[in-house]
Amino acid sequence: MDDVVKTSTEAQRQEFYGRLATQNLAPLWEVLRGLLPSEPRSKAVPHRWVYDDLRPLLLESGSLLTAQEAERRVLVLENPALKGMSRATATMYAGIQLIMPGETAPAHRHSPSALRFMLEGEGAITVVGGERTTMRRGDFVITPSWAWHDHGNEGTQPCAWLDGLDLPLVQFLEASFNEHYNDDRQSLTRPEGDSLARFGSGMLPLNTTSRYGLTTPIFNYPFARTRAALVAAAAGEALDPHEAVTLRYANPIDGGWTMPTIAAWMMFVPAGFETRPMRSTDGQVMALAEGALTAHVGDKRYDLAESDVAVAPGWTWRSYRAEKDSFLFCFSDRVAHEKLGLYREQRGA
Ligand code: 1HN
Repeated sequence: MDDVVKTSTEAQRQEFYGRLATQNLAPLWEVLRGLLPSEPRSKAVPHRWVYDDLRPLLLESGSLLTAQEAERRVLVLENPALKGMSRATATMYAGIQLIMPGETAPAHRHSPSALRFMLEGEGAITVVGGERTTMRRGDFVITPSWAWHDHGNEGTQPCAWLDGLDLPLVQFLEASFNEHYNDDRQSLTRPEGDSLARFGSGMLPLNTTSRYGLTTPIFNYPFARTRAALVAAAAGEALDPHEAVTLRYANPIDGGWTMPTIAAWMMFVPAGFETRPMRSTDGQVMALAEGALTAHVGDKRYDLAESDVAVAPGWTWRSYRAEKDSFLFCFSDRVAHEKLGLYREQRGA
């Protein structure tokens, strides 16, 4: 039977592939290995942005153009391996947004979901669906998919925050829509604090219907509450060897993640504690809210100061050591991995 299959020469194969290509056909056997690696190899690489290094450039952008002109005055955090693609990880966009006193970032809405993690300044506000919230350092703020949102700065100092969006994921799915509001600012239809009171007090309205579909109706998770919860939880039982004390931001309606595509959580690593290495399929963006923390990501070591941002690509080993009590904010595409049945993690010794 050996003589049935005659191995062709490379030249014969290339000539065959050429004829296939004219019919929009291609030989799978030439690409199969690349399509099916034995485990994920992220195109993104570990990286860290030092806030004190980018801050002067951010402020320089503030004198170069207005928030109005820019629509959103943001320095995109580009993964060094994904230049020009507006990506921090394979699926997540990240940037640092600046808004100067008195400025407005005009109202618009889009199908990608967005989060803000407040870094600097007092008096920053955002309006989501007719309700405003004041954004204080460490607050985790959400802009649900397709919700109108505009930002302002009512203080006297520049305000800056980390933006996270599922933009690359939504672009991949070719489901990106965008619309401008008919005015710079939305009119306010609810008092400040309404959403947090109704949905974020361990209570819910009778006949709960979510205001934002698959997204949590709470759109500001204040750092003061998050921090207090983490500190109390750390005193309550032994620390997890891999996660120290980690609490995720939750949608009170169903207990799930806060957004349909982006998972977010905060890790508290007490001074002197060192986590054991772990890795997971989701690609993570992290920002240090408070403290001083050494992050090992792949073969990189980052000594993170407050407001520094780092990336741990999917399936890359990571571990942390806290020099001071440290609070690390993280977001990733984990929720999408989980819903699609693709999430995996591995805990090292
Ligand atoms: C956006 O709408 C905001 O609303 C920030 O503040 C960054 C990056 C890409 C696309 C839309 C915002 C964004 C964005």
